Amino acid sequence: ALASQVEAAIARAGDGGWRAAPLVPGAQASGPMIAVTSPADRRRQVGQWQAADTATVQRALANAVDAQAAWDATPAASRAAILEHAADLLERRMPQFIALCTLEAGKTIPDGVAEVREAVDFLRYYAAQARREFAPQPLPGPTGESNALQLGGRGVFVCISPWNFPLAIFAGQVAAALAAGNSVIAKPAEQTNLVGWHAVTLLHEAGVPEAALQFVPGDGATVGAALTSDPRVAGVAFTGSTDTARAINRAMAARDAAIGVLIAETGGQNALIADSSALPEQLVKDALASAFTSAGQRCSAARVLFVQEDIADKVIGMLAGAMAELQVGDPALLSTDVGPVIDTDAKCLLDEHAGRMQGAAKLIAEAKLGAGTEHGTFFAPRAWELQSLSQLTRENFGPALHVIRWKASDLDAVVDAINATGYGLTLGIHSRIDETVDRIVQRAKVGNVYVNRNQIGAVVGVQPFGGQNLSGTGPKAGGPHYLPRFATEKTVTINTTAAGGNASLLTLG
Ligand code: UN1
Repeated sequence: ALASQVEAAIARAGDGGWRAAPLVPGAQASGPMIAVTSPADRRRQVGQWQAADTATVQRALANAVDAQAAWDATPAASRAAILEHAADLLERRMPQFIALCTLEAGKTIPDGVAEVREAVDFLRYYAAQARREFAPQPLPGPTGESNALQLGGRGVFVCISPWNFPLAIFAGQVAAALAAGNSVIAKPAEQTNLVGWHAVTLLHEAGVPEAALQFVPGDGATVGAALTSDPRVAGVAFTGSTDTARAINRAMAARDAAIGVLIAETGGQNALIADSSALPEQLVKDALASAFTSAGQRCSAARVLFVQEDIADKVIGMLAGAMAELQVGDPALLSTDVGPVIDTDAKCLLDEHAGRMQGAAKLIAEAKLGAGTEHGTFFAPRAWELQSLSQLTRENFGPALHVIRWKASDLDAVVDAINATGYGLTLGIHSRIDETVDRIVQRAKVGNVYVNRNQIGAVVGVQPFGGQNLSGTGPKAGGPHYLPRFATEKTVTINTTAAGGNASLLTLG
């Protein structure tokens, strides 16, 4: 039933009528409309969006400052109820959001379902946590005094969300910032403004005041930079590339303002280590899911499979066989495993990578592009065998897997090489030997380790997600420490006696 509702929603969208424009009270719309085309078929217009101009950005900042005190003063339980209402609305509109994710971001339908579920989970998770933790917490103390810790919003938060999880990560950032009592300016990735606009509109409908959550679409170099360099901004939540996170960090540091908070989730060069005790069928299935789900466009995706030499030929043979079966094509078809990559730039980078690999590495397998892919930005999933990890100089964000053989005596060296990339997001391990698993877990500098399963699809509250070093600042999304990072702490101490002075000093004598 869901599939037919999604199909109907996709068909209804056939007129290309979706729109996104700044949602900034009091701002005058100006500027050209920019066409949104479908990654699966660039001839198909999905809708149009309009970027925020300078005056709109300034107006959004002023509105956000004005709106914050009232939103922060709204009881945490009321803010939580609004976010929970948004989660309910989102669940009810799942088909529409899946259709949007498919048309604008090229997501397959199963990916779209997971996307909406994750967004709903984030909304409910941070709402529940705010209810528990944002009521004043009494602290123990001496007689004659009452002490309490009170959490509240930091001020204006800018949320810059990525195109690869245009709804889920967007909802996670915005829900945490709002639950904590911040006003929010949302600037989604330019590729997925339609999803962003619909999500913001839904949150308004659920009861978030329009000035407490504004939508300011635009590019990073102008709109993003204007927001992150503004001294009125207390914090930025960002998911995207490590380079952009560095630029945001510099912009924030250069401000003549209070030191801001940057919560960044960035890239990875994620490995999967398999030893000779791994079950080959399970390994290949999990490697395939980890590398090619979402067309490899997850920061959690496996990029490098380290396979112990005694099972390498068998595993490579099975991998090639399985890759030949991948259905690459229209993401709106339920039979599709791998959809398009997000845009022409992404495809060019992957084509460039394939060019570099030619001669430098051995092509093990290449999936076939399906019918009707010629008008979309598709990249045929590929796997290459490398001699060493140093042949990869950057994160290749797409369906590209690399295989490296290793010898039993090299286990620590393999983990050290992975650590030496500087990234530390996900790590997969396939082994039936507890000592080997423990040894790798202990040595690896990563955020999420998955043993004998695939290494994507972290579930909110179950697998708090986020990396180390070049992969992000932490704290982990969907974990207990994320929401408090959006908050300030205020200690309130009240003298409950008629005497002057300080109860602590009196107690101490
Ligand atoms: C990302 O790709 O930016 O574990 C994050 C996962 C997702 C998060 C990926 N929940 O694959």
